[in-house]
Amino acid sequence: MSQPDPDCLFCKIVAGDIPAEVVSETEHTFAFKDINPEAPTHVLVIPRRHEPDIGSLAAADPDAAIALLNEAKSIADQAGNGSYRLVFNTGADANQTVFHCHGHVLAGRSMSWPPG
Ligand code: D5M
Repeated sequence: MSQPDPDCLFCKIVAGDIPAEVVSETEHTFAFKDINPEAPTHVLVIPRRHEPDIGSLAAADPDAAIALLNEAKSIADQAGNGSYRLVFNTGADANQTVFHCHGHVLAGRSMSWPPG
C-alpha cells in the first residue's frame, strides 16, 4: 500500500486535515465537491492512495481505478438525467494542477465540445 504524500493537498483532504464538502467515501475512493464548480454538479472523485494520475493508478492498483470509475458513475446517476462528463486532466499541459489522481464529475448542464 502506498503512503500518503505529506505535501499533497488531496492526501490532506482524505486524512481530514483540510476540510471539504464530502460527497461519498468507499474502501478505495473519496469524493468531494470542487471548490470552483464549473457545473451544477462538480464533484472530484479520487483514490485514497496517492498516485499522480489515472494511468499511474490503473497500473499500480487496477481495483482502485475500477472503483473510481464506478463511483463516478454512481455520483453522476444521483445528479440527474444520465448525461455527465468525466474528466481526468493529466499533465501540466492538460491543465492538471493537483498531482493526486482525480476525476471531475460534471453534470447538470449542457456542454460543448471540444474543451478549451
Ligand atoms: O483540478 C484540480 C481541481 O481541484 C480544481 O478544479 C480545483 C479543485 N480544488 C483545489 N483545491 C480544492 C479544495 N481544497 N477543495 C475542493 N476542490 C479543490 P485539475 O484537474 O488538477 O486542474
